[in-house]
Amino acid sequence: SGNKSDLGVVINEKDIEDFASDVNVLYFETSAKTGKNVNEMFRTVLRKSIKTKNSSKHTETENKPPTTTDSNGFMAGSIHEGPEFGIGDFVLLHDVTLEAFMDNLKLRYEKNRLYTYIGEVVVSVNPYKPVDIYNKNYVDEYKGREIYERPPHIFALADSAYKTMKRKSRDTCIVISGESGSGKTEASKIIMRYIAAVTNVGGQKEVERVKDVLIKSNVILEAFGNARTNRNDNSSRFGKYMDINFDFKGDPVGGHINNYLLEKSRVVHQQTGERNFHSFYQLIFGANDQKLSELKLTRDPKKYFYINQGGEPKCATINDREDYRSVMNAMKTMGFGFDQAEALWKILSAVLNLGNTSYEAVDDHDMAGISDKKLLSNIAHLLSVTPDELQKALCSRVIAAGGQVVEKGLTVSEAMYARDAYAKATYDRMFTWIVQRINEAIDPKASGMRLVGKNTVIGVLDIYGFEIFDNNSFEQFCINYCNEKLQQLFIELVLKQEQEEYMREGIEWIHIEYFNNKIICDLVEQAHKGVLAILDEACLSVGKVTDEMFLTAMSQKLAKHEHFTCRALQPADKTLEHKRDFRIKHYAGDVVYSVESFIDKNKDTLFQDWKRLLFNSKEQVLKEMFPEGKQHITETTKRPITAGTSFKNSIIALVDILACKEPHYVRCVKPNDLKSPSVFDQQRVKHQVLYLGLLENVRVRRAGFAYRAPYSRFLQRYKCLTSHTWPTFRGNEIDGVKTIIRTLNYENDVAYGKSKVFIRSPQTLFQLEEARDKMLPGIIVFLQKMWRGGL
Ligand code: AOV
Ligand code: MG
Repeated sequence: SGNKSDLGVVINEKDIEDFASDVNVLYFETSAKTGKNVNEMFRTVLRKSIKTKNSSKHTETENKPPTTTDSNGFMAGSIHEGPEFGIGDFVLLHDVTLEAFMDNLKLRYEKNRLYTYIGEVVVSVNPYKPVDIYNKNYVDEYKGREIYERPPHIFALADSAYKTMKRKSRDTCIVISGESGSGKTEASKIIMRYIAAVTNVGGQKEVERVKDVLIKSNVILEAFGNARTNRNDNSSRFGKYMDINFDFKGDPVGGHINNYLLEKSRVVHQQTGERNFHSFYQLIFGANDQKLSELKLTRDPKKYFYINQGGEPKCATINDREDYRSVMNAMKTMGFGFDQAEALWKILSAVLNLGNTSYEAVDDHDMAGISDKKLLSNIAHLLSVTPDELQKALCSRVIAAGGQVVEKGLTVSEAMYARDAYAKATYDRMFTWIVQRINEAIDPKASGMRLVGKNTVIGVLDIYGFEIFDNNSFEQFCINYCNEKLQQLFIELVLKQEQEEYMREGIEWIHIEYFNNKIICDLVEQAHKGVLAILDEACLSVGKVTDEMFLTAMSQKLAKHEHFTCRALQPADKTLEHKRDFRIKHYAGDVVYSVESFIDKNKDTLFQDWKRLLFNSKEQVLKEMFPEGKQHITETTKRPITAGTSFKNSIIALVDILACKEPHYVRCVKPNDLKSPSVFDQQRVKHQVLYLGLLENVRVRRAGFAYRAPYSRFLQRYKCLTSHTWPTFRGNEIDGVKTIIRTLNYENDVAYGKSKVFIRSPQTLFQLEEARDKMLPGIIVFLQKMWRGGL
């Protein structure tokens, strides 16, 4: 439906709508300041718009966003795509019931509409298949738009975060939550790519480098920090919060990554069906023959105890060979030296070989020794230490007692235990070392760009999702606690804030009941009587304290807590193993944890011997990984903070970081447990909708009013609906909005807040949108008149 303008430029309705929107935005942003003649500005913008429209060429083969008008007259250009695609914002549902919510979510999922809003929150359902909605055409559609102007998309949220940051000079953050496998990591990458695509229009070389580095950092982090679990083939086994720094023009100039507790127990043990971290398989399948033999490896993963416990070394959805090359490539981009990359692969090989060492009693006291001297010397070679030193570190401990230094042999079982602890610590420190190198590469101060004016950030949080396995241990406990904290933040920021907005705007509101999970956060983190405090107490007390004693302590101190139970408290509950299990009723479901090795994992002791060994290695990377190794044996070290408490502190700090930024939320939903692209498992989805509090979110958001908009935005969008307000309205924004509402007879459906107008029923909004769509041809005529008016 193209219209030929007088100048011979084909203008179609969509273009006109774009122009009109640009004009309006510009009008409101600048006319107040400049006092310029509005008509003149119209012309300038129209001329600019046509130029850019004509110069940006799209490839025709790429999928384009829907642009057709459906039978009901709803333009695809707004959140309304027509009834066959369901409703784009749950707030506009006719009835807010679980059934209506589920029906709408399912309908949209089946039509490949992955995203739906609840106000400004994006609900996303994992499609488990590639959907072509992230190409350049889509980027162009969403770039610089207001969130309601286009069908729901994660790009709109990314753009909104970006715009807020730029316009208000405010730090923003995007918090992505949802259970394991729901699509958080993919969402975070989509957001990063969007931000990369819409910035640096000037094409500065250094900014391009920064963007490249930011995006490629993911490749390395996923290689070393992700693994196949029974929930997700590419499961994040660490938490990641990444700040992207922007200069005053809104171009990325660097970033910073905070990483949270890597699940290092995976290095030495995997459940059936799971794998170790991807990096091991990338090395084994990706390195060439010569490299493998240099690294003392064979291509047979079944030979290595540390990677053969899960059963299946290959994963159908992952190409380890190709990923190895991508990682090498990314390391190069990141500025890792050749020697550094080599060192990392050597360390990986050392860990794999370490897993194959076995110990035997060399004397009557069961003191451990290693008989496979070849293996020992291979590992020593990979770690750049001597076989003697290595043997000593693996089979004995040096202790300082009363000023005396004594060497004490380890028993076979102690040596086996130490070996695993060394492997875990080495991998864990290597991961941290990698994050530090990446941070150096993306440090805005190092980017060589002068930071002029205010520097703002967008933070993106992608953490391990809530998970329940057949066996749940300390790691799951930490991961699930972290998810509780994020849910708590969501409640604080979204649910509370919504209700506070009504108060602030002076609008009457209905109080909505929602489950506040603070009680579960307290159960875990409270001083003295929380699970972590009880665990620390067990770890710090003198004498041998067992996991079972820790369980008993919990059963005494937490006996009355409604979210905690164990067999001692509920003798009839056969799902809980006596003296081993406890259950926490999490916001997202009940999880049974086994206390086995909680104390060990929380203490997380690493003998000095290993630190000293590797600090004295000829390999610089290892030296940097173990700086405390330079300490002399007689120097006393403070008892290190426990793993649980250190994790708790880091998560509390994270929440503080997020809370002081303007938050944006993506709530990810997993459609089924089969990783299938076509199954919408009602029960599973319903469960998530409930525990994520999505329904409460809708209710609170609506609390009587389906829609609200700042006066300026409302006027800008609907001014064309009355002759009093179109093309220009000379009074203030509130009067403009009131004029529209009065003229269209919606007064009974509207409340006027201090800065926003609130609309009660979704129907009114639909009618406004419909009327606006009908006006578009008129706008074309108007704009063409302007055009003739002498551009
Ligand atoms: P997660 O980050 O939420 O889990 P992922 O982002 O790793 O989940 O998603 C799991 C898998 O789902 C991906 O590997 C893709 O195959 C698929 N997927 C997710 N989002 C999309 C999308 N938008 N389009 C196509 N496929 C998608 V965990 O890290 O386990 O909590 O700890
Ligand atoms: Mg993930």
